[in-house]
Amino acid sequence: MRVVTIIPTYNEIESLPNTLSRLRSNVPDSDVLIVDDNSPDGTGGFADFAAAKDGQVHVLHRKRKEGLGAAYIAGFHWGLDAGYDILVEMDADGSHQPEQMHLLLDAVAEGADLAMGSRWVSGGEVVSWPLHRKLLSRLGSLYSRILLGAEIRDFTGGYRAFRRQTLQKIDLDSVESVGYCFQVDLAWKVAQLGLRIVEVPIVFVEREHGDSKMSRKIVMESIVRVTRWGIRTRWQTLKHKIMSNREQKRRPS
Ligand SMILES: Nc1nc2c(ncn2[C@@H]2O[C@H](COP(=O)(O)OP(=O)(O)OP(=O)(O)O)[C@@H](O)[C@H]2O)c(=O)[nH]1
Ligand SMILES: [Mg+2]
Repeated sequence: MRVVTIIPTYNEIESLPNTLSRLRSNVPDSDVLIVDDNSPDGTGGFADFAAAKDGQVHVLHRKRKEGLGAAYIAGFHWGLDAGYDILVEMDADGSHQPEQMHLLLDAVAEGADLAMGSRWVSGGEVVSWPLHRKLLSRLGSLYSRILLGAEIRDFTGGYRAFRRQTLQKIDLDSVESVGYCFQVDLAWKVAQLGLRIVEVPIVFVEREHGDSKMSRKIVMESIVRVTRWGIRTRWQTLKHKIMSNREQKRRPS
């Protein structure tokens, strides 16, 4: 199985070197793709330097900051075109520990179509997050679970391993979400296809360096999109029921 770990970066010069070296020593078989959105702090330059030294590290430079979602979509296309069997999502900021990646890869080897690192299943944990961040994450997942009707405990988590066939079944270019709503969007698309999703407990560590890209705009995007998807799905189910009731009544008994 050929594995590639995709790391989107924007201004991660303080975190990326350590994350990359931990990744390369803990999961030496995985190739790495860094997708940088022209970070002003020189992250892209560091990525090029790392790639020149290590043939398993690759870099995709994008012209401007277009959000996590667009960076991952570009990375997925690159990984699928290059023929990888498993495509892993991982943050550059140290929140996702490379030492735990084997949990995701094992779950895929045991049959998962999508393995998700989860903070909110038994054994999962968050280190150094203030209460409001924990609440936001838990409530966001609860809201998504109720509205979308998929049994996923950590909808917004971004430490995941996809089987290539899973991504091939999704129309990647139809994914419009920009911020961390992208993670909800993708997980829900996989759930709608009836594929096997397995959540494995992870210990998520708050970033030590650099700034979070989380913003009010990103939170609002999630609320608006999840609400819209939930209402649309319920309306479609209701419409379907009404139509089939009418159909039954019309049939001669
Ligand atoms: N290429 C690219 N990467 C991005 C962009 N926005 C965020 N990232 C990267 O995506 C990963 C997750 O971003 P974070 O800022 O940690 O956002 P978050 O994990 O949702 O928020 P925190 O939990 O507060 O850190 C990091 O590796 C970022 O550098 C973007 O617009 N383009
Ligand atoms: Mg982060």
